[in-house]
Amino acid sequence: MTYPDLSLERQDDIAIVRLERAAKRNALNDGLILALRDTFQNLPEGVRAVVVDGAGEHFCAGLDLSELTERDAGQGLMHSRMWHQALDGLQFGPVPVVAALHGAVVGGGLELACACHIRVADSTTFYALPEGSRGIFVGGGGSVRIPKLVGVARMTDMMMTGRVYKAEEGERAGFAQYLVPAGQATAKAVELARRIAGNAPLTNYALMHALPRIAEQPADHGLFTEALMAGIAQNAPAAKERLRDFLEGRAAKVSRD
Ligand code: 1HE
Repeated sequence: MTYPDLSLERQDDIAIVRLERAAKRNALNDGLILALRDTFQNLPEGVRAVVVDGAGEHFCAGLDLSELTERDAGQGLMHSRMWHQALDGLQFGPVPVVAALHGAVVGGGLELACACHIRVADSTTFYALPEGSRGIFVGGGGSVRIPKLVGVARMTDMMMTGRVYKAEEGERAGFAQYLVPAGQATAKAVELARRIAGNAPLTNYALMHALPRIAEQPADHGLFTEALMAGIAQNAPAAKERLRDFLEGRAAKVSRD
């Protein structure tokens, strides 16, 4: 399946999914959200990690505002639920996703970035939530995901005052885990995706599906879920093989370099 505003490039066991709507700064219209949903539901066989990036000068300008004006309340509710479904499909999909950010990462673009598992930003990146000044609210899961990265106070400030975080302070605040020079975000994200693709699949699965749920549980439930997940993961043949490799001197040591 091909989509006019979304491309998928296969590189061995990883894929690069690119927003291809640069003329509109990769603003997310309904077609693009549905294309993202369908793409993550139907990743090609053998893809073990994905990089999401955006064509042109900006990662993503958020919701396509030209589609917003005609909706009533009920349609607005359903529209938000459509975004939730698409971005949940990415966060809780089959494989880890690394976002490669540059330029504007604003509104729904920030919501998309926050649904990914790791964010790499280049030095041109800036983060904002212009919903506040547009008279609307986040609707793509931002109120759930953004405070988990940067806290409720920062999100409130961004929406109330229109505050923009530049790349460096954005990394310090917790939006991105990696900060790289201009133009290098996709290359760094691909490098990370290759490493991730080399992990035991069940470890990646546990990080995507167990860890965020454990974080939501009361401590005693979380510890019990952790123990279940630990038991299942260590029982996998891939884990036993990797442990043997280390004990027999075939695996890399942890190194500070
Ligand atoms: C758009 C959009 C858009 C650009 N919807 N068309 N998001 C915002 O409030 C951000 C709005 N956009 C911007 O602030 C700027 O466009 C950027 C900082 C991202 C980029 O600036 P620049 O100077 O590179 O581009 P531009 O000239 O502003 O825009 C180029 C074209 O893209 C122009 O269309 P044209 O036909 O006149 O060429 C813009 O109208 C169009 N464009 N952004 C529609 N967002 C699930 S709820 C989520 C709620 C939200 O995301 S609200 C935040 C929306």
